[in-house]
Amino acid sequence: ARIAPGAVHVPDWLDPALQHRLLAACRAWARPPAGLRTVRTPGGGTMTARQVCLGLHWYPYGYARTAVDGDGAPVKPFPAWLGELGRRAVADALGPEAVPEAAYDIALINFYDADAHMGMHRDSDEKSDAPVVSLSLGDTCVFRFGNTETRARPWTDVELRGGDLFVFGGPSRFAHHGVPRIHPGTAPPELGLTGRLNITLRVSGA
Ligand code: MD5
Ligand code: FE
Repeated sequence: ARIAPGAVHVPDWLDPALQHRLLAACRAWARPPAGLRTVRTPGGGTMTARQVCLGLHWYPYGYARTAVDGDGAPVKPFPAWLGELGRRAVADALGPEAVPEAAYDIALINFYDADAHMGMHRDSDEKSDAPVVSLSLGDTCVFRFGNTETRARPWTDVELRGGDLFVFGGPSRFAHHGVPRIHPGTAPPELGLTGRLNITLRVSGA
């Protein structure tokens, strides 16, 4: 379904085998070194969703090809198969003409437990307007898709379920968005995931 120009939600895009493959990969990426971490916010707080980066690290804000906080280890590489998945996602959601020339080279993976959320923000650290690919696993969430100008209304709330694809391109690439709520216990039981995982694929433009 098209939520706004360039913003397309494709429910149930990931088949069960691919969901299992992505979850197994996320579990490996989450392990130290450079594994799952708590992100500090400028106000001195911490984000409730915990995060892993591949390709470039987002520390403390904006991308730097350096080390992660905590253990200081270099960020894990971004695998080619994940980039191929991103190109296929964009072609399916927006059409082949929307697939970027540049390769996908960053993944940002967020893990949400039952109480986690993400406040309204824009993703403006990439130096590229290539579409962002979002893949969801596990619990259903409320995803809030806002507008480019302000963090306030108007916005549209969409339920994202495990297996869903969302692509944010064109005029929706720099819209404000957030995850106000997780619906605990809604993950498909056969996957074996408690909570929600979201994998975003991005072109750094670096
Ligand atoms: C999530 N993650 O569900 C979301 C999915 C993040 C983040 O927001 O920054 O890690 S990505 C949603 C997204 C990306 C780019 C543009 C827009 C939404 N948008 O225009 O709404 O954990
Ligand atoms: Fe974001």
